[in-house]
Amino acid sequence: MTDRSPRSELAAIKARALEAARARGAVAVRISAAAPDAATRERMRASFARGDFETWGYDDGYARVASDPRAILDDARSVIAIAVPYATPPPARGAALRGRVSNYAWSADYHHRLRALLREVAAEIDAAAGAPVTAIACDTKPLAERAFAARAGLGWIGKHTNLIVPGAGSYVFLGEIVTSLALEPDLPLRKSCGSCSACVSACPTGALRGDYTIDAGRCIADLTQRTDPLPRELRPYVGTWVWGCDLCQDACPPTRNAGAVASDAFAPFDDVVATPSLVALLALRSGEFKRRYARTAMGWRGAAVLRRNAAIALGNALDRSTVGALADALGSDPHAMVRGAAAWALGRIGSPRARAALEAARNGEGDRGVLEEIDAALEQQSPAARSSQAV
Ligand code: B12
Repeated sequence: MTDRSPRSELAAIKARALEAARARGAVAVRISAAAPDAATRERMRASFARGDFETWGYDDGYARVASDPRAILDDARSVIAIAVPYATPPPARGAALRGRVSNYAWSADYHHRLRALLREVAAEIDAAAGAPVTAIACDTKPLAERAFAARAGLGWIGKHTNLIVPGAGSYVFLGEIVTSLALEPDLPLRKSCGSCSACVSACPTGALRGDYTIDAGRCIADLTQRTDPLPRELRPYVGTWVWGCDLCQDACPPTRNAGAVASDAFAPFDDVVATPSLVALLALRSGEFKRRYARTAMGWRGAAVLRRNAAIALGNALDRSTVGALADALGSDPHAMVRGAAAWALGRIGSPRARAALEAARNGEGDRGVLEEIDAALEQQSPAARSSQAV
């Protein structure tokens, strides 16, 4: 089959693709032309020039490639955009001092599920076309997935910058099949968030500007994935999130009211992953990491990042019973980034025992960055001390 195949054959393939995707759990499937998207390229370029994605190293070159599906498939003519819902009820949080994990990450890694779905649907299209005419993308390929989904009318981009599917909300993963077939494109929706800015108010770091752009370096989801020490001024706002963040989507009315229910594939992997004990996470070592986390979407940055996030969360939980665990991490964690975060957390707690642990670690510490963290922690007045002075 070629691009000049009869319209009826292409229409039959489109119908088959839509049906195959829906049968495999997609709540919405729509098609956009694969022509380069100049408006998206310009939006991305402006955003990168403003420094919104500094930590990602995105540049003009990325904007050009991500707005042109021919980077995925040379002779791309259409993009089939697919949305799969993942909202599942939050697991019971159990005792205090549990970390928060974003809904998207508490199940088995969504990339596998989505790519399996995309591969199966693509195989059906190839079979109907009688030749390989597809390539798939989900998350990791250079494609502005939300832009092409919006162009296909799969939903609209909200002020939290996520794609909102009517009736299903924004708790949907996106995946695309790029094909050389010229399938009939669907139209974009004429929708926006109007005057609603609930997500903007819900974001504690001010990452969302309210004009449908984000300063990704301030997004808690981004901060929890960073492999370098988090900016000190943003640490208090991370709260007890240890991976990702759902605050903007939880505040979003069309997402809150959505009826879409995820399949069991997105149920919490287990309670330890979904609501981890912060003290246990702080001591996470590679065996336990491989067994539990490597199979989730929170596994790709490794165990040290999760330990660092646990330390930051403990610095925000401000519970004196955790000083011993933080002191152990400060004294013996092999990663300077984790030791530094533990020092910050001890400084926040600020109890005499916490200060003693900081003093003791100062003598044995050889890393300059950690020493700076210890000094800053010793200098800072703990939030607890500050509030007792206020009364
Ligand atoms: C880098 C990245 C991140 C970064 C940056 C987030 C961001 N907003 O770009 C971080 C780590 C912060 C992140 C977080 C999350 N991510 Co993420 N991420 C990506 C990734 C890999 C690239 C995104 C990118 O290129 N950003 C650069 C910006 C400039 O481009 P863009 O946002 O894609 O698109 C913009 C333009 O297209 C433009 N635009 C185009 N047309 C139009 C039309 C109109 C009218 C308007 C106003 C704008 C507009 O506006 C868009 C929004 O700014 C994509 C996968 C992919 N390849 O697309 C997943 C992806 C966007 N992430 C996803 C998810 C699930 C998340 C989280 C919800 C996970 C979590 N809970 O922690 C959060 C959401 C945080 C948020 N509010 O954005 C999903 C989004 C699904 C959805 N429903 O939209 C994606 C698509 C992965 C997937 N395949 O499902 N992510």
